[in-house]
Amino acid sequence: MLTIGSTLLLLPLLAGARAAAVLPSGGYVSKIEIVRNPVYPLDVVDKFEEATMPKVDDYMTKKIAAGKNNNCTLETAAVRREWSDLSETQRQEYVAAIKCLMKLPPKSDKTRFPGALNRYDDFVAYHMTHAMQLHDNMHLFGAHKYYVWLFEEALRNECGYTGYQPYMNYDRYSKDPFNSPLLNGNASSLGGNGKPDPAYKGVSQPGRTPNIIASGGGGGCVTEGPFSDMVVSLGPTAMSTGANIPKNPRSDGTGSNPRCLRRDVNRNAVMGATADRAYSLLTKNDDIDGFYNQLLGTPPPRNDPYPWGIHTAGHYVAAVDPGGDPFTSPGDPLFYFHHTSLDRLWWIWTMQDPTNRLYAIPFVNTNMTMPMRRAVDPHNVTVDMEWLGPAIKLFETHDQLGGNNGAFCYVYV
Ligand SMILES: *[C@@H]1O[C@H](CO)[C@@H](O)[C@H](O)[C@H]1NC(C)=O
Ligand SMILES: *[C@@H]1O[C@H](CO)[C@@H](O)[C@H](O)[C@H]1NC(C)=O
Ligand SMILES: *[C@@H]1O[C@H](CO)[C@@H](O)[C@H](O)[C@H]1NC(C)=O
Ligand SMILES: *[C@@H]1O[C@H](CO)[C@@H](O)[C@H](O)[C@H]1NC(C)=O
Ligand SMILES: [Cu+2]
Repeated sequence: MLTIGSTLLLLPLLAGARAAAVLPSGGYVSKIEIVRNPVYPLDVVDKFEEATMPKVDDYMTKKIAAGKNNNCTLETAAVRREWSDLSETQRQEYVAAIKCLMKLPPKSDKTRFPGALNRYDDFVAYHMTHAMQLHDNMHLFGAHKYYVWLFEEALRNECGYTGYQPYMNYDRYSKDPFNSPLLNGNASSLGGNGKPDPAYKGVSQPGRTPNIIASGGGGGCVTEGPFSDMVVSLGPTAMSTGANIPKNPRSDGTGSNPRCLRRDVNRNAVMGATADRAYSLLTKNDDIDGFYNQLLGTPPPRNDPYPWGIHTAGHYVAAVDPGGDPFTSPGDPLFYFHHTSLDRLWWIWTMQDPTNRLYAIPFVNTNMTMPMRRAVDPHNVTVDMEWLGPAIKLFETHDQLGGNNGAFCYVYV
């Protein structure tokens, strides 16, 4: 017999169980398989995303009628899901695929990157040498979309991963990141916190009040979970945030510098990316400049204990070394969860008004936190991924439902 208590106990066991497409309010029937972890009720952004799906459907119907969908349809689109919405088995399959990439030989130039020890490091090597370009106004959204997609392709094609890149819904982990399915350090998490390091103070935030994302108490080597044995090699660079990190033999950080993965699971950071903040980002900005600036936290929000902006907040959910270094940040697998999450927010925002928003490029940065290339015509910009993948036009990176000649075909749930 099921009592209320035992039903509640069963809920976590159902986490990630396959569920039939639910009929959301409004009567729209989803063409996507919706799987939800019942531990987490839908937040305001999840509901906004659900309410956006009829618009996405309408956008696709028009594109199909115009013959411009490159064979991509909602029925055939891949679905990227939130980490906790995956089953335990799927989470472990993802972790195993990352570990597989870390065992495959690198393809990048060994002379240029003696510190790139494996295929996983190839992606770090690209980001560290293209960081200024990847984060300018032209590339922050589209080039990162392409970069994460290439990473997902490597997991699938080179390591036999059968799923897609998960994202993290920061809000789910904002109250208690330490005990979350993402960071609790068990076998189906992305590993745990770093050991306490009193020399690690946090991440300085000049111009903001408070002006530091104060340490959450970690900062040292990760000792629990799948990445406790990870060998970090590239970096650090001069931008590193960690304490006591051995110096790289090369001044640009590209040399081999084997060391542990360092983390600081940080509630002060993740609180800057709660659902109410993401909802405000999505609904209070009609143009891309506003969206870009609010995402970056410029100008700095006032009277806010966590005034980082979602981009910065998400980067420092647990990042120390290499995750806290803007150049080598993809060296912590959490990077991909964060940028996938930003990609999801950007997509939800563009789909409110695809005609005006999908190819919009920001041109005003309130406080120059990111480099700008104002004079360049975005139509002429090419994103060259060098050893990671073919060069494509910037605008080919924008549309996840048919862009890149149909190679991009995915949605978020
Ligand atoms: C779409 O699919 C058809 C049939 O499989 C194929 O011939 C065509 O090349 C595809 N088009 C694109 C843009 O992928
Ligand atoms: C890992 O932690 C999650 C979240 O607390 C829990 O649901 C799951 O059963 C744990 N899995 C393992 C393999 O310990
Ligand atoms: C930009 O940042 C500086 C400090 O870094 C601050 O003094 C200034 O007020 C900021 N400007 C705006 C418009 O927010
Ligand atoms: C973009 O490329 C076209 C064709 O190559 C050229 O005519 C145009 O001047 C370029 N625009 C800019 C701003 O570079
Ligand atoms: Cu980046």
